[in-house]
Amino acid sequence: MKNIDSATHTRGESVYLDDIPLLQGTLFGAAFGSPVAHGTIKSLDIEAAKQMPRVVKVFTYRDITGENQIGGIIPDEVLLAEHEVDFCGMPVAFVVAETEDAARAAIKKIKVEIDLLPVITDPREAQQKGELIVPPRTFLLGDTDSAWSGCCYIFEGIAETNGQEHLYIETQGAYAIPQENNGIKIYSSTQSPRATQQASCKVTGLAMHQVEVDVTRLGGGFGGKEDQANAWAAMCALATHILKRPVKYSLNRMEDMAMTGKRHAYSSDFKIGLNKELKIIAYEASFFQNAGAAADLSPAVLERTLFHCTNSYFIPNVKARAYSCRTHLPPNTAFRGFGGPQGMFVIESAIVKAAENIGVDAAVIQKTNLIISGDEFPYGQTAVSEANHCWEKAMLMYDIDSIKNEISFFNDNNKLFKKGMALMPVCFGISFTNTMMNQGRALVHVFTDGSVSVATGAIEMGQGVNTKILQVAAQVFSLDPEKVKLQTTSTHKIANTSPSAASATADLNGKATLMACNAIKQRMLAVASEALNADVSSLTLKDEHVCIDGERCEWTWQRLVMAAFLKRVSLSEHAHYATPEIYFDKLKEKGHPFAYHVYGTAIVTATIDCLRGIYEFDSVKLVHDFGTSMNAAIDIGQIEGGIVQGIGWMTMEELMFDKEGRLRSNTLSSYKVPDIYSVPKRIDIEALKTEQDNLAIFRSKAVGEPPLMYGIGAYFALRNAIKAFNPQADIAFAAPMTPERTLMALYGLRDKEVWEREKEVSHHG
Ligand code: LUZ
Ligand code: MOS
Repeated sequence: MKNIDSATHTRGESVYLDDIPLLQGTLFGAAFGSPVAHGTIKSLDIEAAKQMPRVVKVFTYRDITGENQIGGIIPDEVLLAEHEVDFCGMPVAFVVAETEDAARAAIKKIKVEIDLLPVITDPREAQQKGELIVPPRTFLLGDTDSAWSGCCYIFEGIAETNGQEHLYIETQGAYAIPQENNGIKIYSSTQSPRATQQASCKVTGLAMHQVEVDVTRLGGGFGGKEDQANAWAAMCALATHILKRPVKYSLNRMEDMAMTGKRHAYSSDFKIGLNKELKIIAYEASFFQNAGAAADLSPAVLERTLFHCTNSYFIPNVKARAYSCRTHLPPNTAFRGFGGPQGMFVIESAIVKAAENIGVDAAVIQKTNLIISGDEFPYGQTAVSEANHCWEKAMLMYDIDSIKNEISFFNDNNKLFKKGMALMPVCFGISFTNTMMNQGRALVHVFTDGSVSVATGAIEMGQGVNTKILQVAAQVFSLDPEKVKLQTTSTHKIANTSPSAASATADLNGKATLMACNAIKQRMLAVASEALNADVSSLTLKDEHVCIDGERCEWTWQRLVMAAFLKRVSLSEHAHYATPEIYFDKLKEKGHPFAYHVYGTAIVTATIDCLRGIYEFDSVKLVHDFGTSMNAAIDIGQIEGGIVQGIGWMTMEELMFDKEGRLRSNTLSSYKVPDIYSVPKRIDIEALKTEQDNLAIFRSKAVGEPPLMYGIGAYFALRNAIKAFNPQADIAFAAPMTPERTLMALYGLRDKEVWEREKEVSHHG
């Protein structure tokens, strides 16, 4: 089954927000963002902007008809600044004009006087000053305090990962259109139509039944539009509500990069203890999350860091503490992996630190500690593990010894080029960690011509979810896929949706679709059973025909549909799916939060040019736990994309905020993302096929986020290549390992800042 969007994508016909034909009278908005990161607003002068040609209105917080509040988890985020600004780019005013150019020209005429306040950009500094978004969380297993005495080796250190720009190809945006009786229809590039609807309602004061959010597809989301699509929609909705005219705001790239939050940077402390046999006996970690200026989704991201702090390993004694630290950066948000990758980088760093000091291969420690079925995760869930299967299959499939031999042969014979390899096992829990969010709905109509319409809460953002859902309906009805159409995602078709996120979209909405199709099918077969005088249990659908005991009869799908319709049997169904079995007790920090886990192991190899510090990734070879994939092409695409995005985060994408909280890497010329030259020369993907029952749709395990974490292996592969050149190199556990950092490490230099910090920590013991 091909991706149903491939033809229109290729021809450039697929419809994104900016492709929606404009209604006559449409106005264009643009937001004026704070020029500084922290301060109190002394005066805001919008007069000159108002006088600019074609400007219709300049909105400030005073114009808000409802509440000036868009916070999702915690109501701590205003739509438009009132008396204080908390990050550079924070929206202060919204200009609406007859053209986009006029709106942006007017923005330049806005004058704001701000009394500067101290700016915090460092999460540890924020934590020390008590600037926390929520109280810290601690996950405990066993008792680390008493476990240290049983350890033969103990190591401590610091690990840091930078943030990451989502860089969805389609920037944020919304288009609001007035409807009769004060209603508003909003087209939005959002992963969460419900959240966008709710924020727009809060700001305008309208009820949710008055505001429809409708989404055809997104040109990428990656988490960046789980929560942060809401502001632009709410601005457009507010302007539409007041002006009664259509209002559109499609951010340009620099606005998007400057105003929106990103993946959270983390700075973390770790302490790891192993016994003589290299079993990890105890692990402690403290995570300092750079949340930015408002909560956004940070508390949920923080939680997933804790859930994944031991990655694929079983460790009997764990104490993990996480702080969500308020800084004066744009509020950071969901990003593929959602805090999980940040947690995994720290345990992998701890293992590597131990391995380097003991003098063994990190892989030996990794392998020795892989979680097995029946082991308990620090949050209480019992593992059904594929970690060893993936690992062993990868070692066998890709002949790890020959890879190692090739690398040492190469390194022995090259002075200025060195190769390095790292293994990266991954274990990722599938479900929203917030149990409540694990629900999905579908509305299926069978039309009298035999065609089928499916609407769900799923957002198509390039991940192929619509294709998978279409496959579900086509399979239940045994129809040619051409007969099934996925409709746009609208809050008036499917209400109260969860965001398309957490890798769970195909599962939640696919299961609801399965339920709805099955209900219609059962009703239709009951009609056939009566007319054909055959027991309903003997009836099935196959290739658009009714079969009796497996034998095709003369009833076609078309005839079945008409028979049901003539009998006044409903050909429509709305179904609701809620993941069973999951729960989590936040007081005890224990439960069974995930429907299942996805496992995998990747072998990442890199070659460094030791004169220049530049590098290439020779290959990523992996075994991935698909369950039973329902669409191999789509799933492989997700894995390839995830790997490259993960490698980008770990090696080249370098977010730079200066001490004043200003984003310096605010363009694509100053923020380097992977391109076709930087992807691995080879990506080999081997499926671990498991027949075991699980809660995935058609047992096809979620594939959106887990592969990003294979990219973590890229940092460690580079590290090993550097060590091959300079065994004494003292390399910080700090990503991204950019060419600059690589070059410094090759010649024994390191980032001063990380260096100073580590000294300080070891000093404190
Ligand atoms: N979003 C969310 C997510 O709201 N909750 C989650 O647990 C999650 N996990 C991964 C990605 N997005
Ligand atoms: Mo996400 S990080 O699954 O929106």
